[in-house]
Amino acid sequence: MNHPPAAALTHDEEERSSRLIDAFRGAVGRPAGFLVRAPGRVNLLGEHTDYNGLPVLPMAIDRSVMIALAPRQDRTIRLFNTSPQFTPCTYELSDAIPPYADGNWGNYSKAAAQGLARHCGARLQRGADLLIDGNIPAGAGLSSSSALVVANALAVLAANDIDLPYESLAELLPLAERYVGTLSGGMDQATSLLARAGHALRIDFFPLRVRTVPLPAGYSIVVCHSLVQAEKSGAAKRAYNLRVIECRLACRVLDRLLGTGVPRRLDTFGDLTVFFPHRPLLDFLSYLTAQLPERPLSLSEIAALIGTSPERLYEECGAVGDAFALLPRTRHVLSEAERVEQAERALRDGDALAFGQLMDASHGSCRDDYDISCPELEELIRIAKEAGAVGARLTGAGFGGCTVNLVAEPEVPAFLMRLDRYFYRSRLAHSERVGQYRFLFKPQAGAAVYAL
Ligand code: NG1
Repeated sequence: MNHPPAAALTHDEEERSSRLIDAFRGAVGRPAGFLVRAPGRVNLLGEHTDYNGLPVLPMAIDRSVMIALAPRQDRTIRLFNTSPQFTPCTYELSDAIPPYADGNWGNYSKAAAQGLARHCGARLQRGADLLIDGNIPAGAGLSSSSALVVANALAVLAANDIDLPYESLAELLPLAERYVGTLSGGMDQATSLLARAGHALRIDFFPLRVRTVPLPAGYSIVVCHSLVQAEKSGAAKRAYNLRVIECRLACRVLDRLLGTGVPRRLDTFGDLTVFFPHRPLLDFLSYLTAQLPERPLSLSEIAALIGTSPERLYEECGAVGDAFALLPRTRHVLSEAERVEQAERALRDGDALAFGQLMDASHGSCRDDYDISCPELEELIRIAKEAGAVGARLTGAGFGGCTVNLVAEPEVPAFLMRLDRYFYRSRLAHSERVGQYRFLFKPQAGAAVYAL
């Protein structure tokens, strides 16, 4: 076994899982053989750095996807969900599974199954009946989609009695999740699989490396939902993918500017840390600043800078947009990676105030240079700062979703009261529980499989 022993379920999870196991028998007509739990995550710092090969600082939250399952003798996967909004679906395991329509929840299961079928080959023989229960809000930047992919992958592996190291899964599943059309990085799957209770993680990519980072004593992490859903099946997916392409294009321009100074083509900004391990990343911004305007560029302008044709570039990056803000995007990514380095040091030194300042700076950069904030997130951040948050920033992909706040423990009750009064009260119906939308949590352990 290359993964930690399954962490004990909390009291709430015990109750949730026994309801799920009972419901499985009702829905499927036979007992479940396994239970899987895969948590969502909140990212403390390092936004939109993962697909650039640069580090992140996330931790697992106490909301998760749970699956009760029983193996089948054929290669059919049957999906049921405790929420009636997600209608049941059925498909066959194979290494080329045709997708459902864009936005169908079953595609996240298919993404995991196809990825595993390609990786495991003939060893993957058995399908399964799965009853899925999730309590991570969707489109909230808390990684509900990757938790669903991770949980489905562990369910299919359990049904087939295959034990893959979690580290391998954490490298395989981000590529598998591209099945749904998002060009995402690997932070979410790695956190869901490899998180440690009571800690944040520093994760580096290509190759994946993970180490635990302590959290400052005497402070709480509070997550607040802006009530704007950034569903990754619509406009948020296009906006996310555009950022990925802008970064790739900026690397192409930088590669050209560095000329023979790089040993091989610069594919991601992270390659800079491999080629020039002793140079601060922000040094490289000056190359682009000297050559590029602040304004977005057209594909033809970028092609001219790289020395290729617009048609060729269009083929390479797809029809994701017609204006590419290379300089501001680079400034965010390179400065954010530096902030992760400083933040890890601040956390190891127990310096919560320094860490909070880095969170604030990260938010400014996400808003101004990466353009992923929205009015509701800005209002939440303003209220949080007025209410005494030491640091406050948007978390996850952005375009809505949640903020993450560092708050001194004695100030948490007053902080929550102010948020309720100035943000949530006018927006939520009386019947809605505000605790669903803003919550504190203890960092959780990563995913686990339990034989029943
Ligand atoms: P969320 O917020 O969970 O959609 C997305 C990406 C991450 C990362 C962050 C931004 C997916 C599945 N995940 O997370 O890989 O790039 O945005 O830091 O798209």
